Amino acid sequence: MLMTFRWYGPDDPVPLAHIRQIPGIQGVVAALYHLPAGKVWAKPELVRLGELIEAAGLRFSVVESIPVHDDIKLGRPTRDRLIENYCQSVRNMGDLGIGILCYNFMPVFDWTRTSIDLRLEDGSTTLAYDPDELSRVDPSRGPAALPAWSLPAKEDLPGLLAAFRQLDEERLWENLSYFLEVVVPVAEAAGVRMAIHPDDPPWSVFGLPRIITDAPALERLVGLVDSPANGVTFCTGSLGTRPDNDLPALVRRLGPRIHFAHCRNVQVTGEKRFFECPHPSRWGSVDFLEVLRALRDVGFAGPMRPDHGRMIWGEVGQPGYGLYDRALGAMYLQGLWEGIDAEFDATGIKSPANVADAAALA
Ligand code: CS2
Ligand code: MN
Repeated sequence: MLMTFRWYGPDDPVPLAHIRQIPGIQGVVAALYHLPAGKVWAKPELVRLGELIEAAGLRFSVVESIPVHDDIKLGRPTRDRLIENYCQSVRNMGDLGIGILCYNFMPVFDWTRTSIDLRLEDGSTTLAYDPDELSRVDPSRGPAALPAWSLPAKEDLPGLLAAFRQLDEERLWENLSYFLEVVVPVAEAAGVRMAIHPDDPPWSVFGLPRIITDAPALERLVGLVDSPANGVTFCTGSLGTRPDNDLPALVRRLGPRIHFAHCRNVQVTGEKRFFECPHPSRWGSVDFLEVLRALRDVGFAGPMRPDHGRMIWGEVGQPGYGLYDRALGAMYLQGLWEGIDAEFDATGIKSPANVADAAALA
C-alpha cells in the first residue's frame, strides 16, 4: 500500500512541505483544478505540477480528478469531441507515468453536504448531511443556496438540472458505458488505470440520478468494459453512509479492480443522514480493521489516502481538507496496516503489497 495525501495545488493552505513531514506519506493526489471540464490537460501543465511535487520530495501518484463534462453524462452530440479531449488528457498523464485516474460520473454536483462546519462535542467541526435540510434547498440558486457542495462553475445550472431530471438511471448507465468503451482502451494503452469514485452521497440528490452507489452498481461498472484499466476508487466514507453496503465483502468482490482507496469514517445517524467523524473505527460506522484486512486479502498494493478530516486545533482551511486531522488519519491507517502486515507475516502470507512497498523504498 502506498500512503498518499491530496493536495489542491499552489493555492492549497496546506503546503507540500508540511505533507512531506507526515511520516509515511510518499505520494500526492492532485489535479489541474483551474481547467474546466472538457479541456485537454496539456503535458506542460502536468509536468509543472509534477515538478512542484517532486521538488518537495514526493511523487505525483494519482490524478483526482479529470472532471467528466456534463454533456458526456447527458449523451449530448458534443460528447464525442469531449471524450476525445478526455482521451488526450489520459494519454498525457500516462506519458508522464501517472498511473491512476480517479473520476466520478455524478450529474452536475460532486460531493454534496448540508453543513461544512457542524460542531462536534469535542469542539472540532465537520461535514454533515441532513436530508430534511437538503429538501429546503433550491439548487438552481447555485452555491449561494448551499455552501456545502463541490460545484464546478456551470454556465446554465437551471438548464442542466432540468436536462438531468429528464434522464433516468438507465440512460446515465448507457452514457457511462459509451464513455468507458472509448476511454478505457486508451487508458490501458497509456498505462493508466481508471478508478471511478462512488457517488457522494450514494443516492439521488435534488432529484438527479446517481448510479455508482452500492455493490451491484460497482459490479455492473467493472463489467461494462472487462479490463483492469476499468476500476474503482474504494471510498469508505461514501459507501459507508449506506448500512446495506458491506464494505469488507465488497472489497473482496471487487478485488484487483480496486486501484485506489479513500479512507474516511462516517457516523450514520439515520436514514440518509450522517456526519464525518474521526478516522478510527470506534468513532463511526466504518470497521477499518475488517476493511483493511479485506484489502490485504485481495493483495491491494495501490495508493491509499485519508479522505476528509475534521477541522481541529483551530485550523482554518478547505472543508474536509485541513492538514491536522488528515495527518492523524494517515498515521492511524498506517498503524492498522502494519498490524495486519504482522498478521500476514505470522501466517506466512506475504502479500505482494509488502514487497512492492519495500522495493519502492529501496
Ligand atoms: C473526494 C471527491 O473530497 C471528496 O469527497 O472524494 O471530491 C472526489 O475527488 C471526486 O468525487 C472524484 O472525482
Ligand atoms: Mn472519497
